[in-house]
Amino acid sequence: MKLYGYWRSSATYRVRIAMEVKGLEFAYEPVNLLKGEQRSADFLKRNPQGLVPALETKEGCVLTQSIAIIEYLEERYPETPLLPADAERRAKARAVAATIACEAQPFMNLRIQTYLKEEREFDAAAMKDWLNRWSGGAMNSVESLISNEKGPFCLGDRPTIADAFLVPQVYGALRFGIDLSNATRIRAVYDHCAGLDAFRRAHPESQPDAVRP
Ligand SMILES: N[C@@H](CCC(=O)N[C@@H](CS)C(=O)NCC(=O)O)C(=O)O
Repeated sequence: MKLYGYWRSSATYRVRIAMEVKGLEFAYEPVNLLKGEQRSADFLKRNPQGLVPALETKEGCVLTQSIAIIEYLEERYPETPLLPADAERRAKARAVAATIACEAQPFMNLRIQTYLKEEREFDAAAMKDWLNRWSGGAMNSVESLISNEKGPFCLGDRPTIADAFLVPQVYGALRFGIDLSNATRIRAVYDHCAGLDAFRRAHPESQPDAVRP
């Protein structure tokens, strides 16, 4: 399999976590978002939406959208499941993932940020306020969803898709200065995952296209 992505893309990071936790082998093909490579004719043939991640399967089919990719991996490679066995727990894991993918991450997206800066003249303070209000608000919802859960991961003793979505979102939130000081359970899960090999291998700074200061 070949994963097209960008080191700091949180949606790509989710897929890397899922693949690493499942122990799947894959090649990583960087797409430089800052250089606009996601809009190159070559990449648009793979994903006409011009977004990463995209996953080329062993059969040569190109899949897009991190949720769809991770659900595909779960169906195709069910060993080391990322969804709980119980239907209600599965719904909860999906609720955490959906809150992050639909209600927290989109506000942080490069094209949205570029629009706000260049066409709406947002300065750094306005951007921080916007991100805290919308992305930070969605993270408060995630904190409520998991605050009564036990165990080192979002939903117990094993990683699920909830963790695959949560860890990249926290990484991005910290980078953008979103206040997570009240999100104590989110921070505890994030810190736990940071120490695990699969999550370390998936980390943005472990990628070949990472830019170090
Ligand atoms: N809903 C999509 C989001 C994908 C997405 O927003 N990708 C970002 C990087 S995290 C991207 O490619 N941005 C490029 C741009 O904004 O031009 C998913 O879950 O895969």
